[in-house]
Amino acid sequence: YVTAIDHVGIAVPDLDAAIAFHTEHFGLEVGHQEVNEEQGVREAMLYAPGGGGTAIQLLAPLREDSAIGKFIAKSGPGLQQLAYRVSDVDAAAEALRAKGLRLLYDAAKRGTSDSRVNFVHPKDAGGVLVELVEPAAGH
Ligand code: MC0
Repeated sequence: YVTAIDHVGIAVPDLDAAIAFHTEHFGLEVGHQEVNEEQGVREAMLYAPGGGGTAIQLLAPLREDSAIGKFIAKSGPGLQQLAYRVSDVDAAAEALRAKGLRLLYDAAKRGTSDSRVNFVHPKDAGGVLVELVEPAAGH
């Protein structure tokens, strides 16, 4: 099901400071920003010049009681997730459940740019929070 490495997610305490850091020091360009209230994040997708390729997703918490807020409180800022692009998030989730992995959601939820996402619990994926991303049509 995996068709690409969609993005790598980094938990950051301050989104604007993190955007400045990655654009100024590494020449990355901001391709998209949005707030996801359900997930409690303000996020930005950054790409190497020319766009396309794997994105760097900067994730700042909207509130302490959020996945990112708890991650930073417990572990500090840093790599928080690895996102695989899949052709069909429901089929991929079902196949992984059949192999005994825990998926975090019964049904896919909304992710960046209206994608449909699910996650494998990090304890079932070698300590890595693995996200499955099915991009919206046209993305
Ligand atoms: C927690 N753990 C992790 C981890 N988060 N390990 C690796 N990577 C991570 N990101 C570990 C903890 O250290 C702990 O291990 C164990 O997993 C349970 O953690 P916890 O602190 O007890 O549990 P929570 O409350 O932090 O929940 C962890 C969980 C949560 C993965 C379930 O973060 C979650 O639901 N994440 C999925 C949603 C998400 O990440 N949303 C924000 C980005 P020990 O050994 O101490 O027991 S929004 C997004 O990415 C999508 C929607 C998008 O924008 O497209």
